[in-house]
Amino acid sequence: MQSKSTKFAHLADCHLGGWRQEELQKLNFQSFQKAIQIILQQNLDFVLISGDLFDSAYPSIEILKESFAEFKKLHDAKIPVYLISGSHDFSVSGKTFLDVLEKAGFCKNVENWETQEDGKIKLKPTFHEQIAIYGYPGKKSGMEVEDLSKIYFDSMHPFTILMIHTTIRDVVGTLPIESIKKESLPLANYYAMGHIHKRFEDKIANSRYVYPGPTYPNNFQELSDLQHGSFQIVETDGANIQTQNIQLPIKEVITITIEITNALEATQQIISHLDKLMLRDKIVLLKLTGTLSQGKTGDIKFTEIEDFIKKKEAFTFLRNISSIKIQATDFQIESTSEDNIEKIESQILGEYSKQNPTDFNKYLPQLMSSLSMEKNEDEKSAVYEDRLLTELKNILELNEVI
Ligand SMILES: [Mn+2]
Repeated sequence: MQSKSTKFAHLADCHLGGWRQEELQKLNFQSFQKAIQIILQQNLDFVLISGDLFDSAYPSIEILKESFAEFKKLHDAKIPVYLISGSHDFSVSGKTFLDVLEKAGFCKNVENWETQEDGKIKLKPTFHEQIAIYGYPGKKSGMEVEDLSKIYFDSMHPFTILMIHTTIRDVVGTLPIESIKKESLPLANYYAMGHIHKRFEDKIANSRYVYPGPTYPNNFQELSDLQHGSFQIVETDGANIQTQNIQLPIKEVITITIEITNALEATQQIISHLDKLMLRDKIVLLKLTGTLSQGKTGDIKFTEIEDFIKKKEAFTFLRNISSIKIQATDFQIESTSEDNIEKIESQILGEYSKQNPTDFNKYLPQLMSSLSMEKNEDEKSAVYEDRLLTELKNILELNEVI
């Protein structure tokens, strides 16, 4: 057993360089900086990063520059960083900027294993004094899940940490993603996990299973659910483990949910609702719900709403209209004299759905309305593309969790 107590930080899912919107990309980085600042102030013994440090395998020069500056601070303070790659910073070629960071001496990638003849995967430890740290990387689309059922360690240590970037069954909920049973993992004292953007902690006997949450939320839903980022501080004397989730509040988030039924009157309805609220310097999340009996989502004047929110000096504005339902209309195939475009569309869709009955058909009306969403004047293509993709993902209920 170690005689002295060890204190370390566990971060995951920093997604540096994430967010298309510049102001949110900046907040994301500032939140990471805040975590590093706390680690330095508390003079922790080491830092774990459980995957998705960067949002992509090839981050921008600007993000790399800023990130290296943060890692240099830890290096100068002699606080080592141990990490694994995640689904986002994973690259099939095996080459990522994590290697550059490692070559510079700023971190140690602890992914180290040997595949045995029987197909089992023997992990090899990296040591921080007497603490053994094992790691297995996350891959795209949960490709590592099968591998994880084959991993093992061949020695016992006074204190063992296993770093993985994978979802365990306890936190998967109804999400359509691959997961593993935590009981099937080799025995460790601390499971430093990442991938699912939630805060989660469980204790079984002497083992702790922790998802610290992302260092900053990564999309609309996460901003609404988590408000801000977080990480974990863990203290152990070898026998006992104490963990604490450190919150990183950085900018206030306000989620406004408004039910609408008439898209033609919705713009005014939304503006008068917003008028009563204090939005100054807040991240404004506007979520629209309801079933439209008049008009379509395209009738809502979002540029007007956005201008209004800007006048109220909000920090930034994001909207989500994926919960809006369009009232199902009865149609008759024989009424071909119809000259209203929407009605013709809905007739064709109805006819198509009858001939090709699948669960997917329910998305068709919303997809049609979403795909007709226009690019705003002087909106950058990338921003428009992002807006459109987010909306499509929402409609298809593909909420980003990775
Ligand atoms: Mn992630």
